[in-house]
Amino acid sequence: MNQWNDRKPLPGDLHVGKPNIGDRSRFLERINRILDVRWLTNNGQYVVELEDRIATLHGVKHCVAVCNGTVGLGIAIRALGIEGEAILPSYTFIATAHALMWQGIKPVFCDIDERTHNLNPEKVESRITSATTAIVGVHLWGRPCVPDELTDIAATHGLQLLFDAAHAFGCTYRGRTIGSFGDVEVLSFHATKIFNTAEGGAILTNRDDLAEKMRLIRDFGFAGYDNVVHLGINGKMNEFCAALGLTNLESLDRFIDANRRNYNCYREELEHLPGLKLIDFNEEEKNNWQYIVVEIDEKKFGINRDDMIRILNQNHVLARKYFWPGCHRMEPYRTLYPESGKHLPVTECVAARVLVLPTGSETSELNIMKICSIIRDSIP
Ligand code: T4K
Repeated sequence: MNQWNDRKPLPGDLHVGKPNIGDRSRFLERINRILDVRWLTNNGQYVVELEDRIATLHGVKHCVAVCNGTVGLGIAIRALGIEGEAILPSYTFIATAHALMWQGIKPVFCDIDERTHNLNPEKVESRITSATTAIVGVHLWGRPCVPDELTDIAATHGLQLLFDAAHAFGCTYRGRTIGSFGDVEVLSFHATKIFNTAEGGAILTNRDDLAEKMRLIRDFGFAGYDNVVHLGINGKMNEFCAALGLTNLESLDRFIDANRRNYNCYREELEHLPGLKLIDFNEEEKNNWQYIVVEIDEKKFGINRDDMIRILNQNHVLARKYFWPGCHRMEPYRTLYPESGKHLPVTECVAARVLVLPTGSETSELNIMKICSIIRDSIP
């Protein structure tokens, strides 16, 4: 919990982001083994095993495990040689923009589609300049960020295509697993994600050259003892995180089933309320259902999103306004690019309407019914 949140969850609160945790005894067995062999980090056995499993699961040639998704984005950006300007949505977690800015690349915020909350491909074309070198798509809420359209645009204009797939573990687009699109895709395994390693992430690619470069960058640029061949960073995942990952992977189906059950329960309870829309997923694809995202239209619902959050908080339900107010209204972007908002009318509208409700394997149907009755009772 960062210090700027309204309040930290207390015991008994229902809140977003409660971690999914697999079989405890399997995890502790693995921890004991790490302690026995005394190999704690630097490409240990569990990290290598996790990379193999994740590459297979996503149908990609290479998986490079990293210490978190943000560093994964940074390593991918560096390996792709992105410079100048990169186009991305403002409606995303701040890490997507920071990962570019941290490396001196100007984030050019592009508007989204009202229905999908993802980059609007027509708007992407209009934001390309002679300084643009890349597009960074974000599969927000696990819904695919138009991979076909962005692939075409990137090819036409000779741009690199990177996907922030932090939300999309286990999801597909046209039957193909997200993680295998573009030049590179980056996953987050943060504690709050459907699949977590406490902190962690992975970079996925089918390109041998990129994979080799990203492995070097992840390990300070070392290509063997005493031989640094590239500018690098410490982006390594440790064995404890990998042990949690391997354990959680064994329970992934259970986590997804629980999220799906929760989503259906929310839908039954909320779908008839005027002015409230639960975002939907393409049922013909695989989804991870990890975010319960609701849009509130104040005119039809009777109260606005912020009042709804306040009422939920008063009733010990810590819903969140992800990703309000949009990256362009946060620093340093607000000061550097004060005009960005005029290109982002849909972003501004969506960011003011969305609230995210609790789900995950620890959230019961009974609790969901309680949350939904608070929502229904709040309608004036
Ligand atoms: N790209 C996108 C699109 C992302 O969404 C993210 C991360 C990234 C990139 C970067 O990936 P990482 O570098 O993080 O791997 C949280 C997460 O910290 C962040 O990982 C995530 N997105 C984002 C959507 O959510 P906050 O500011 O909401 O964190 P916080 O501390 O307020 O916690 C959220 C909720 O989870 C609270 O209700 C408390 C609960 N929680 C949290 C933790 C850590 C628990 O119950 N247990 C826990 O252990 O950012």
